[in-house]
Amino acid sequence: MTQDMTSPSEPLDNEYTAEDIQVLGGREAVRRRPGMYIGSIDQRGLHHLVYEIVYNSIDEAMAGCCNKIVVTIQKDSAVRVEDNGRGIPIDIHPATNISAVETVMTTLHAGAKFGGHIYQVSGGLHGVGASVVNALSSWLKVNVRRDGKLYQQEYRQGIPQTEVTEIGQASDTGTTITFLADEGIFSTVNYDFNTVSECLREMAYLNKELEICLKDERKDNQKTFYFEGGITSFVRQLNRGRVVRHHHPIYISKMVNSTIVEAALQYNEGFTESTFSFANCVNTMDGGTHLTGFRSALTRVFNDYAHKNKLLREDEPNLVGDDVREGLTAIISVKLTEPQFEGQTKAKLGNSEVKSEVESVVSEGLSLYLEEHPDEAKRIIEKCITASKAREAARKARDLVIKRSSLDTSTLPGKLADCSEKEPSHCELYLVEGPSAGGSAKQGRNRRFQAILPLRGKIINVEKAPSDKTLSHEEIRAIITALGAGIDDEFDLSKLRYHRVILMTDADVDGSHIRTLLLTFFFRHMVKLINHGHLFIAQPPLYRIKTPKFQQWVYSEEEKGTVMRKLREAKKVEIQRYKGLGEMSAEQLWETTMDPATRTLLSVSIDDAARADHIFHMLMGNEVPPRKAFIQAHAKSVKNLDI
Ligand code: 0RA
Repeated sequence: MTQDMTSPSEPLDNEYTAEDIQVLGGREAVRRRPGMYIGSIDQRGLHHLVYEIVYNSIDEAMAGCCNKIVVTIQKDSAVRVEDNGRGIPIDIHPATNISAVETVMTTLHAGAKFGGHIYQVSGGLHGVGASVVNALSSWLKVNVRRDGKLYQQEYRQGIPQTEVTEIGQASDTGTTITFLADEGIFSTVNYDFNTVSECLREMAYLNKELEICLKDERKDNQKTFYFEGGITSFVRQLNRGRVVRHHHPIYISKMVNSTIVEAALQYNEGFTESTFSFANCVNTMDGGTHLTGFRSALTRVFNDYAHKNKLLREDEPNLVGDDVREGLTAIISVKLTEPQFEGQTKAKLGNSEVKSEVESVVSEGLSLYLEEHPDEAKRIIEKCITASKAREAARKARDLVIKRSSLDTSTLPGKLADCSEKEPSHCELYLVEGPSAGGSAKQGRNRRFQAILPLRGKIINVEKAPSDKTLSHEEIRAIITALGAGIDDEFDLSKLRYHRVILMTDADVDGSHIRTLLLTFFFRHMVKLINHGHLFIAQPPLYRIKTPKFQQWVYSEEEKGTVMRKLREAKKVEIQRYKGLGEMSAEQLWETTMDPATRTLLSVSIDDAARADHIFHMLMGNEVPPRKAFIQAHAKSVKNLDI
C-alpha cells in the first residue's frame, strides 16, 4: 500500500483520507493484475467490462426497480450503459465524507451491500463491480438521475477528476455509465457486436420483462431483447429446430427463504442433454448446488410418479439420472443474496443451502405438473424408460470398447498405422477421410510420431442416434480404441495415446460435413479432448500456383488473389486446384499439410458451451437450411494457431 502512495505516477491530493488509500490500493492492484479481476486482457476481458457494468443495472432490475437497459458501443470505442433504475445514491457518507456514487465507483466489492441498503440479490461476474471497470478505463463518466436532478462525476484510470457535481435537471431516475477501456491495458478495444449481443440476449432471458437494447454506433446496428416468457422462452429457443415431446416447456418458480428459484424444462426427441444453470444471471458452467438440487428432484419425482402410476413395474430398475436427462433441455436459474462462486474459473455455485431449496421447489412444481398433465407425464416418462433400456445395451457395448481400448497395441484397430514413438505428448493421430487420402498420408507421414487412421466416408450422426448405436459404429469404435482414453464419464485424459488429434478432411462441402460429424462426436463424447486443446483441424491447400521459376501453395481464395496480383507480369502461370486430399502425392501432402515446420493447424476450442451446443444441434438436427448456411459461413471459423 505504501508503495502505491509513493508511486510517482500517482497525482495524490493531500486531502485524501484513510479510506482513499485503500481505494487507490485496490485500483493499483486491479491495474497491476487485471486478469485476476476480469479473466484476461484480450477481447474476452474487454467484453467482461461491459458485462460487469450491465450486471449492476441488472441488480437494479432484480430488485424490481429497473425495466430497461441500453448498451451503446460508441464510435470512439467507449461503451455507454444506461438504465432506468433508482440511480446510484449521491448522498455523502458522514464517516468517510465521500459520496455514495464515488464509493461504488472506486471501492472493490462495494455495490452489493451498500450504505445500509441490502440488495435482495446481486450479480457480477466475479462480484467485483464497477470499480474494476473504472480502474481499467482511461476515462469513465457516471451520470445519475435522481430527485429531479442530473449529477455527474468523471474519472481517469479510476481516479476521480471532479466532485460529484449537479449539472442539470432530470425528469426520470436512472444511471448512465460511459467508459473507454484503457488501451494501455487491453490488447484490443474492438468489441464484437455478436458476442456482446448473445450475452445480453441471455441476460434478457434470465430477467423476464426486462428490455435490453444493444446499439452499435460504429456501423449503425442495433438489437433489442425482451422476453415476456423469460427462461421459458430460453428453453423454446434452445429447442428450436428440434422435435419436442411436449408442446409447452414446464415452468417452475418460487421463492424460498430469500432465494428465488426458477426452472424451465422441455424434452425433445433427441438423445443429448442441454441444461444450463445460472446464479444471479451468471452462467455457472461448472454447475454447483443449484444444478445438483435440480437433478436430484428430477430423478426422484419421475421415479415416484412412474411407480405410483404403474409406468414402471416393481421389478424394473429405477430410472437413473442419465435416463431422465436424455433429450432434456432445461434452464435452472437462482437468484440469491450472497452467491459463493467456487472453482478455478468461479463458474460453480457453492452455497450449500441452495441444493435443498432448489430440490424442494422443483420437486413440488414438477409433481404438480405431472399430476395436472397426465398425457405429457406419460410421454416424458416413457421416453425415460426407453432411455433406461437403451442405456443397459449401451453399457454392454461400451464395456466392450473400453476393455479393448485399454489393452495393449495388439487390440488396436487394424486400419491404424501407428507411430513408433510411445510418449503421448510427442504423438499425433491423423483422422483421414477416405482410403486414397489415407494411403498418401501413410506414405507421406513421419512415422516416428505421426499415426494415421483412415476413416470410411460416413461417420454416424451422434446427434440422431442413441448412444448404444454410436458406440457400436465401427468407425467410432476405431477412433475410441486408437485414442485409448475411453469415452463419456469414463474418459481418462491420462490414457490418451496422442496429444494431437488432427482431423484431415477434403477442402470441400463433403469434407466439411464429415468434419462436423467428427466434431459433434468429440463434443458429445470426449469434450475434454477439446477443452484441453488436443483437437485440431489440418489445413490442406486449395491451389498450387506455379511458374517456371516459382511455386506456391495457396490456402484460401484471398491468398490466391494476392499471389496472382504479384504474378501479374509473369508468363506461363499454372494454377492447379486441389479438391481432395487424394489428388496430392504423399510428398505434397507432407509438405503442405503434415510437416510441423510448414503446416498450419487450427485448434478447436469451445468458447461458449451454450452457443456451441446450439450450433451443434442446429447442424445435426433435422432442420437442413440453417445447417447448410452455417457450414458455408463458418467452415473455417475455428481459431488459428500456428505450430
Ligand atoms: C446502491 C444503492 C441503490 C442503488 C444502486 C446502488 C444502484 C447502482 C447502480 C449501478 C448501475 N445502475 C445502478 N442503479 C442503482 C439503492 C438506491 C435507493 O434505495 O434509492
